[in-house]
Amino acid sequence: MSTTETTSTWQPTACILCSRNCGIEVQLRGRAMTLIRGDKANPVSQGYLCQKAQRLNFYQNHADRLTSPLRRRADGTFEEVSWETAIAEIAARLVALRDTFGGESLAYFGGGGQGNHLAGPYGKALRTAMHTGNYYSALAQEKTGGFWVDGRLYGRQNCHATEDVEHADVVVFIGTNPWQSHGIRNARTFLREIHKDPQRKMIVIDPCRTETAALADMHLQVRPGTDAYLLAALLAVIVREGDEDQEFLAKRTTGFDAVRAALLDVPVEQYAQMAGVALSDITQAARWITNAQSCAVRTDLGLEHTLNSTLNQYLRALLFLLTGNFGKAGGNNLHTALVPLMGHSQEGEQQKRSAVGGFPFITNLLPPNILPLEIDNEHPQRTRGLVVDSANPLVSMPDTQAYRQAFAKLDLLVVIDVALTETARAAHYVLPAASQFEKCEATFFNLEFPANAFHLRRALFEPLPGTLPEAEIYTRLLRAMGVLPSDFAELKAAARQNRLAFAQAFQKLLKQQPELADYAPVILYETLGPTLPPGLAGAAFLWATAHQFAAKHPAAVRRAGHQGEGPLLGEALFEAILNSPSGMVFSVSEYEESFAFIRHADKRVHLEIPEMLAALRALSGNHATPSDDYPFVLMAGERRSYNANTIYRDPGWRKDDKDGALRIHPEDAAALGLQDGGWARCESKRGAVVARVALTDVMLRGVVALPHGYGLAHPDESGVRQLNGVNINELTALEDCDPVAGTPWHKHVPVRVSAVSSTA
Ligand SMILES: Nc1nc2c(c(=O)[nH]1)N[C@H]1C(S)=C(S)[C@@H](COP(=O)(O)OP(=O)(O)OC[C@H]3O[C@@H](n4cnc5c(=O)[nH]c(N)nc54)[C@H](O)[C@@H]3O)O[C@H]1N2
Ligand SMILES: Nc1nc2c(c(=O)[nH]1)N[C@H]1C(S)=C(S)[C@@H](COP(=O)(O)OP(=O)(O)OC[C@H]3O[C@@H](n4cnc5c(=O)[nH]c(N)nc54)[C@H](O)[C@@H]3O)O[C@H]1N2
Ligand code: SF4
Ligand SMILES: [Mo]
Repeated sequence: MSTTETTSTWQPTACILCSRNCGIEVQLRGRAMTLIRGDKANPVSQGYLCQKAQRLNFYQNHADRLTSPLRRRADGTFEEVSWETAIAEIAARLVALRDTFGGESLAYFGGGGQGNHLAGPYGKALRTAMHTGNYYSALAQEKTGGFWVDGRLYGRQNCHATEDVEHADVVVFIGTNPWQSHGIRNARTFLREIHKDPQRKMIVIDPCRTETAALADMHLQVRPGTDAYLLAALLAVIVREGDEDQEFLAKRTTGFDAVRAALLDVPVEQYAQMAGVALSDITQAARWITNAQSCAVRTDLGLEHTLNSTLNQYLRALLFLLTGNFGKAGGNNLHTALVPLMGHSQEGEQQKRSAVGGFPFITNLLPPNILPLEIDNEHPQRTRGLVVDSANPLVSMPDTQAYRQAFAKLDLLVVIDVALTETARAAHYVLPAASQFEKCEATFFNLEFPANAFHLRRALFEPLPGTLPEAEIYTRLLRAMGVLPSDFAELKAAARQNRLAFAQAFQKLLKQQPELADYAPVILYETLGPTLPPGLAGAAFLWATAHQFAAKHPAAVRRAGHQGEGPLLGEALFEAILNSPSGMVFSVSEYEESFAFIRHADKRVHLEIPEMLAALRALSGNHATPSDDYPFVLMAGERRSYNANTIYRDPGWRKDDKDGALRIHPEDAAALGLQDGGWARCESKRGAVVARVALTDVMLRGVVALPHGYGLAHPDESGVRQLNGVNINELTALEDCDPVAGTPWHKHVPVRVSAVSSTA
């Protein structure tokens, strides 16, 4: 397309800035996205979008887009190399490390941000070729504690209970601000509606009076880091009054007696006080919840990125389970997944652990908090080679200093990204990916119930010259590593014939060589891919996915409107995925199926988790209070109107909060001599930053907040890199994390704050 040509048609795709992936329609001029609006045809978002999506051209076009593979020279600068050279050299070095030190010496980080998950299965194939299971991702710095709990409750760590807020009489939001972060469908519309509805209630548990809290019927302004106390007190009030759902507990669960005994020991008044919430409010909240027809509980980072992270998530699950709000409309429900976002790690004797520190895997993932420790040591099995795809750990993961130091010790760091990020600048090789609007893409955030949707997006543009889609990058790497035994000529011929012939040939191949199953995404890309509509080759693995899903959940697929018997249902599902550029519903479940999705043989929820009950009993007295040295609690990583992880690198996209201000209560500011719009130094045990100050009484006294996603260096008009705002992970420390899941305590960083006259 020429640079001046304007398309007057609206083209469907999706916003890539958060897990909602709202459907959008875009008008283009040349390679620019000029107009953006919500796509009414998207079955989930139905035309909704928020202010962040309007600026997507800042992601698509900016000064740091990569256009050539880069290789680091001895002096630290980069030289451009051809794709052939980069792939051959990286493959040779990966194979050499693998064969010299074993697959354990290699690791993989990333595998998809907020909009791009199609590379995930290819990344898995690469890990197979690297002979490693070492897989780190952002998911393992937020959700793995909850997944571990789910594993015990429901039998598998990938049994995920989503919240049916739209049908709930009472909605409880704990540690989440959906007005800004979304996380639920069409959040602002939903929040306005429930706010106006006198029949329904919203309870928000958050130390800040967030936009969401301001719309709530009840705001429990919990002291940071004390949710475990608050939730324990809330649950204790429910069981003390005998208000648990006894019929549900008897019929659907095991282990309630042990839970009840632990809850009856909770010193309710003391815990309410520690949480800073009036007992009368807790009792009122308990009544609202137990008297409601239905109650859905939604939580996020405020509960995960803080003290007692895994215990918090156990208690939040008990809240909907003890009150019988599971497996029903308006409650929490287990759901289907077309491409599961996470796996399951066995516990007990088969527990897999990291090579150096022995940290257990959860959902086949390791937490980013341990990665620098796995690299930076003299252990024979230390991590020596790392492939990073679509993540920027040198900014977004805890303890930037420790990360920087550890990455400098790697024998090989390969980064696959669209932009020359902080992490890319530390790499030995950088591979430029086509952007999410230059290839087909999808996310695996399909967490809806009862109707669950999937959106395979088509490319809006040709790949930027010099870039390649990940499917092609991984396929070339695997070919160069020599792990693919042939060119699959027979399969290619069968694919050209028809899908049925292909299915037979593919099954025959996997029967003869079952070890190739791990490389299936790449094989399908090479063989079936070329027969798919133009631009969709990277989605070829979804053919196998669709067949597997339809075979497992035929009734749910039919309820979603797809027809056919046996393999024809799988074909129909795959065709619908390919031919729904605005997204499609792939399954419709019935509420009762939540119980069928439980993986324990007895199909009951196993409420008793001994480690968690022990943690609950050990709670009293372990609450870290601010010290004289560091009297403030910093919430390091707030979602605001103008941050979106590190996806937008060009600060020009921000309409306000351009420096990412430190938010502080006016009385705290006055005591410190801080001015609105002035500057403050914020110092933790790990480091110090200087940030812009914003006064607001939505903050509790003694608590300050900084947004994440700042501290990126971007070239200005003359090409000089300028730092925009502060990188909050200069303040965080590896060791400050949950003992079970390794998830960081970002919302609870002890700091001291002082006035300074400028950023200097
Ligand atoms: N202190 C603190 N730290 C935090 C947080 C916090 O609240 N506080 N939040 C945490 C959370 S919840 C998360 S999810 C993480 C997010 O942190 P990361 O996992 O690092 O993810 P992103 O910031 O989304 O970065 C995505 C990267 O993908 C690249 N990218 C975009 N499109 C493509 C593509 O098509 N292909 C490829 N290969 N790359 C692409 C972008 O350029 C960017 O470098 O940050 C975490 N870090
Ligand atoms: N605008 C915007 N939206 C985003 C993103 C973004 O970067 N920008 N990132 C996306 C990603 S990757 C994620 S994971 C989600 C995260 O979404 P959220 O978790 O909703 O976002 P946060 O603002 O990090 O934290 C939520 C709330 O936790 C509260 N909180 C802090 N400490 C505590 C505590 O001790 N207890 C309780 N109960 N609450 C506490 C904070 O005051 C805050 O209001 O957002 C997604 N959406
Ligand atoms: S809620 Fe906003 S940021 Fe999230 S996908 Fe929708 S438009 Fe994008
Ligand atoms: Mo996240």
